[in-house]
Amino acid sequence: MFKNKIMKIKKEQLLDFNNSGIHSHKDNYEFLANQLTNKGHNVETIVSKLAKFQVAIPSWALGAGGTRFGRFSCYGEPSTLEQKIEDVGVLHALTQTAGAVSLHIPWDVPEDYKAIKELASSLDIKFDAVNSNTFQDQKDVRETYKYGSLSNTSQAVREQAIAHNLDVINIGNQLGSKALTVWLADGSCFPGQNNFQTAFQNTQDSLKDIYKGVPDDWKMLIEYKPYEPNFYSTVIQDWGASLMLANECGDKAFTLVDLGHHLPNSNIEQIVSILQLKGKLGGFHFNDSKYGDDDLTVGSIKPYALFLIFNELVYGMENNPQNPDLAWMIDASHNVKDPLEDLIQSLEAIQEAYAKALLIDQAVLKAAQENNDVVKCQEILQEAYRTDVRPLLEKARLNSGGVLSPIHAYRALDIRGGLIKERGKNTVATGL
Ligand code: RM4
Ligand code: MN
Ligand code: MN
Repeated sequence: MFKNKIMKIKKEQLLDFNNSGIHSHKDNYEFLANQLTNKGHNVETIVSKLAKFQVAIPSWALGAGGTRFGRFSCYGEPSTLEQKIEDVGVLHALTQTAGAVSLHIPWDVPEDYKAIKELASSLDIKFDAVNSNTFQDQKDVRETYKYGSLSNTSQAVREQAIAHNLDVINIGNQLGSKALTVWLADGSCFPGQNNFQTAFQNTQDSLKDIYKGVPDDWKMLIEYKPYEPNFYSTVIQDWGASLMLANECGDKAFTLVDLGHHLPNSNIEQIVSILQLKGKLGGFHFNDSKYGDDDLTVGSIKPYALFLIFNELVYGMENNPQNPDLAWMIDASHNVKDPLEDLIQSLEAIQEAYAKALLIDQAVLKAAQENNDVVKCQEILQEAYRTDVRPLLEKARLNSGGVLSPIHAYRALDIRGGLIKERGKNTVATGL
């Protein structure tokens, strides 16, 4: 078992905290619930959908991120996998929305599987998709990924990268994960450096080899990204490339959409919609951005775009049973905020966008679309978007044993202070 004391938030602490805000919550909730009921909504169904919606926390987003210019510690960072799970436990206890963790291998290889599984289940946390890493060279490796991994011109490099992905599946299997996420940095920095066709073909062949090792009840999620760390070309640059590869691999392979992995002004909601139509949307990474893969707090820059994406996701969840249950994850990085506070804000923004999308009457929208009533279509979307749904989120949290206001509770309970006391100021979390 673990030697460290695990910070667990006691139910009584949360109750105390909730008591102080319960009256105004009740007033706000009743007012909103009445309004929505009068408009024909089933408020209880919405609240229970919100309560069920769980988003995985990436194990690499619990410490301070950084840029190539520097990194500033947030103090009390988790330096072991158990401490990372402890942090996810804090998030989940407060929000009741973060019931899963997604591990990046080899940043977070468990040493004692039994103990780590017991710890996670004591905090009501499941193991979501496992992520492979062939974008960095690990210690003592034979081959370098400097010029790519699954796409590399060298067979020895490709074999090493394939073997790593199979190892990751094996690790995930022991934890109860059901998906492998493959994101490749492969590409080129200069024109002429790569033969596009060779690189794509090698990637396809390598993915097919990995796919042979994907268990029947697993998914393989192929994540795309247009640039970075390569700046001229990326092998899996967009949803089209990902979809082609997923189709080549087979029924257990899907496209994964990361919100930050699009060129400016891409219509992400349309991408999401068509992938669902084709039964090939498998996973989702939430974050927000102004320019590129900024990995900022979800909903902090383009909340309306997030809502439009959720509108398509809700439509797809209702109308496209050809897709699997999606693997939801926050893929963010925190340079100036306390990571846990940042993640709480992201979780709230996700729930908010989801709740607003649930307020869209899809049948009425469809009828307006069929009549080409453009103005009405916009009114329907914006009516939902303008509704302050926060009392519904509070209700969903209360029903599941969470808190009215996670961010206030986090501060009132001085969680970061407690973590610093437990871990010290100088710990560093593995990750980027
Ligand atoms: C990538 C991508 C992957 C993540 C790495 C750390 O940009 O978003 O999902 O695993 O970053
Ligand atoms: Mn991602
Ligand atoms: Mn990214």
